[in-house]
Amino acid sequence: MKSLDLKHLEDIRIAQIIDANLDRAREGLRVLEDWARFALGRKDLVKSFKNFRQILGKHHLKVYKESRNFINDNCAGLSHPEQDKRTYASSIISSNAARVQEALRVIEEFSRNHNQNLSNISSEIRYEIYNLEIELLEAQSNYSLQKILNENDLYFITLDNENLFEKIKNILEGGVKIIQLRFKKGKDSDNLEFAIKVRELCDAFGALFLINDRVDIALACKADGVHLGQDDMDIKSARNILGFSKIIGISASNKLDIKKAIQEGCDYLGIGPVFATSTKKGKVPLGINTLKTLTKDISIPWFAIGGIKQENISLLKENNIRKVAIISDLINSKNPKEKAIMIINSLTDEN
Ligand code: TZP
Ligand code: MG
Repeated sequence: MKSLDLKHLEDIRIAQIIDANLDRAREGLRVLEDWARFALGRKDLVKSFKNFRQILGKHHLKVYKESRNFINDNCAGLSHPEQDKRTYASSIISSNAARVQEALRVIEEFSRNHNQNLSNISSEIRYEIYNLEIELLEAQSNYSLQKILNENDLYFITLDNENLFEKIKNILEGGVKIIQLRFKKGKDSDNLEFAIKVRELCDAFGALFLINDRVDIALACKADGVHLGQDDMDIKSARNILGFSKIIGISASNKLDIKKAIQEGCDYLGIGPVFATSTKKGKVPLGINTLKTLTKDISIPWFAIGGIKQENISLLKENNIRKVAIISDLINSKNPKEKAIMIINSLTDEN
């Protein structure tokens, strides 16, 4: 295989194309890497992008760089109107992934006759980028769901109950943006049918919709994710099934379980019971002080749960506990919409 010789015009052109495209690919990779790092905190993705940048850097030979001195590029600086439209992160991700893929394809073609190794590497990385792009976009949709978790302090969990659909609707009308459907009875087929209806309802209100316990039903009804207890499916298996676009919430009531759930990549935690509650009998309440100790270093959203009612929200707030998950106080209320409004008000209230 003959190496490039910058005394020949065609070789200069080929070297210049490879030089420009190595830069282009590495720049695009850096954009993807920074999003994975700063916005998504995904170390696994950061590692892959960094690795690809370094491999391409090592193959950025002197002969390619030197070719820059030979020919003026009359087309430099041309832009496309589509470039101005890249306002949203997902379109920035897609356009930069495409930029990397295109650049790698060009390198693959133009290096084939003089640098087979670079040509093969470019082809391999290009295929990897197709998969990583999907992972980034999936994580991106998880990011917008996480925003709902971050920005809303009242989380409603259902219970098998009369007129449940109507009550969920009322609670959504009251402004609740996080709903978890929790069924402990009934046939799967009936529960799924109901879940699909609640999914549509939550869509109409722009609310996050989660399923308790059942990863399969969450997938089947296109929920935004699942909420799992300590005896349910482990996070890694749930993540494998659901992918990175979905939310996984975990119930935990001790330091070890909290640490493990965070390490394994859960998106939020439900921690309790804070107070005694007839909804979950047989669990010793943590009390406010233990809850505060357990949660002092948590950096993902977490919701206090168990026996929380409108009346004890001010006590929670005095202790800097601002996110709560509630079942009975909402579902047993004569007017769930009003109740939701009042609880949201007391949570947001400055006092
Ligand atoms: N997990 C810990 S306490 C609890 C769950 C599901 C029940 C919360 O229900 P309530 O009626 O708001 O006390
Ligand atoms: Mg469970």
